[in-house]
Amino acid sequence: MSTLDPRYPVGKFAPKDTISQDERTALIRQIEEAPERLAQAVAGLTEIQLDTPYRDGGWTVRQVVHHLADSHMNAYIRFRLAVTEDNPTVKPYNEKRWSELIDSRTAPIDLSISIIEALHARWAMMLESFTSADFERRVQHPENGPMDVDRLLQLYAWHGRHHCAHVTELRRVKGW
Ligand code: NI
Repeated sequence: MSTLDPRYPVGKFAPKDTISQDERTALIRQIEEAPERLAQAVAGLTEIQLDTPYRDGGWTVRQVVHHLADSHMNAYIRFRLAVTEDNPTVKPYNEKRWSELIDSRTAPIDLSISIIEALHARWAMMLESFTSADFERRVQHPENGPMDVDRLLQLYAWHGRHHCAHVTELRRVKGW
């Protein structure tokens, strides 16, 4: 695994086919702790720093924060669909275009920090209630095929760490 690729500061997503109950618990904890980690990662940044791309040609820190809210709202809905419908088809969205919308580019990050705090609190509460059978339920992704809840859990725990590390790596490189 390259640690030099600024796109993947925590490595690419590398899911396991099966995970233990202890691993589930640890991943749920990552979902629960993600808002606090993100708040710490962006703490004290100036407006100019927030509008700095995390890498050449990449999203700004502001866009990264708003993307996390957008992505995890979609994710939360996918988990809810997975346990309330049989084999539901989930809706992809164009994350690149979402990140070009005006609020993604310019809104105060506190708006999305607030969304993420509230969303993750409900998300973790839901996840903690899931049975082993719930974690085996599946959704159909039109582009990626079938995904079980264990896979989604691994994906979004990674996804939070992935984007948070974009911010912390930028701060490390810039000495902020
Ligand atoms: Ni993302």
